[in-house]
Parts: sequence; C-alpha cells; structure tokens
Amino acid sequence: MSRKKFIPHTDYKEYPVAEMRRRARSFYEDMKRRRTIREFSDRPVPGEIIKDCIRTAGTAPNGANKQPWHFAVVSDPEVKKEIREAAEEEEREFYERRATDEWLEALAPLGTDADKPFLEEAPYLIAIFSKSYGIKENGEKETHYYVKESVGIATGMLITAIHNAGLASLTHTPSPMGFLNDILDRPENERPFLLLVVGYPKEDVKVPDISKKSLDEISSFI
Ligand code: IYR
Repeated sequence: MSRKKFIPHTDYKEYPVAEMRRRARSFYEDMKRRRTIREFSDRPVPGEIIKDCIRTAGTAPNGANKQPWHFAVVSDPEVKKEIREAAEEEEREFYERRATDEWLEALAPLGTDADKPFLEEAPYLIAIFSKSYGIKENGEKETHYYVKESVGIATGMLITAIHNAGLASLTHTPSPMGFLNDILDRPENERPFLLLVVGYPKEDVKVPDISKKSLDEISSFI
C-alpha cells in the first residue's frame, strides 16, 4: 500500500532574474546588520510577534518531517530569575574551572563573563529543546532522524525571523543546560539545545569590534 500523497506546490513563486538579484542582495544587506547583543532593554514586546517568529522556525526542513523541537517561551519574571541563578552557577564553574585557557582566550574579544543579568532583563527567553525521540499516542517510542541538524536549521530560521521583526537576540549556551528541563518541566526525551534571549537592545548598546569572513574565505566554486 502506497502512503504517498502529493499535492501541487502552488505556494512556489518565481521572480524575474533582476528581481531575484535585488532580493538576494537586499536580504544579505539586511541580515548583515544582525548582531548578537548582550545587553537588553526591559521594554515589553507583544507576544504575538514571538509566536509568529516561532511559527517561522516551525517551517524548517527537518528529518522525515518529525519536527523534533520544542520552544519554551519564558516571560514570567520568577522563572527568568530561576533560570538566571541556575545558569550563573554553571557559568561560574565554566569561567573559574572548566574552560581551558585556549577557550578563555578565544572568548576574550567578546567580553563575556559569568554574570548574566540579561536573563532577567530581556522580555523573553526562548529555551529550544531537541526531541531525541518522539512518543507515539500509544506510548511507544518513535525514532527521530538528523535531530541536531533539524533543530539547528529551525533555530537559524528563528534567529532570522527575530531579526526580521526588528528585535535582537543572543544565543546563550550555559553548559550543561539540564537545569532547563527541571525548571521548565520538560520531559526526558527533550534535550536543551540553546537558550535564545530576545528583546530590544539596551539604549546605546555596544557590540564587539569583530567581523565576518569574506565570501572567498568561506566558499569555493567548482
Ligand atoms: N557559555 C558561556 C561561554 C561562551 C562560549 C562561547 I563558544 C561563546 O561564543 C560565548 C560564550 C557564556 O555564555 O558566557
């Protein structure tokens, strides 16, 4: 029995080549303005904007369309405080003990340290979980495929959607992040992937003076 069911892809849009050029260039021009920031304003952001950005992330291509992700959106100040305290505990361990000298050297230009006030100041923390396996309605386990790749792609699309909406984000990875399962009450089949801090930048925020590699450095055309 075939379980294939195909429908016409009527949503596809072709643009004239000149229009494609313009779109590709202007999307690049807009994306290269994106910067990771570490100081957030506490100005509120309408929840519907965050929901639409997550809807965008949920359109990501992924292994066998299992959609192995969960986005836990935290705006409750009490929960943010708990997350900050747990993250700072891990971060202190990291900066004082776990990090190698080489790693600390690599982080020096970013000016990071174990204090993470943005975890309380920003209006939203989005904890992204990858589902290492699914659970079917009958309780049986369901294998998931290419989980890291899938969740990585969805997260990239989320970051892009947030930038496109006019907000800023920070990809934060306190390590290990197991405390997020406890605080957010997520099940055993979900692993924290990263914590995305979202909001407006604090007024006059500064960013590290670093740059991206050129096209020649990151690509080859054969
Ligand atoms: N998780 C730590 C350290 C850190 C690690 C990398 I790699 C970065 O690009 C930035 C920070 C922290 O958040 O401070």
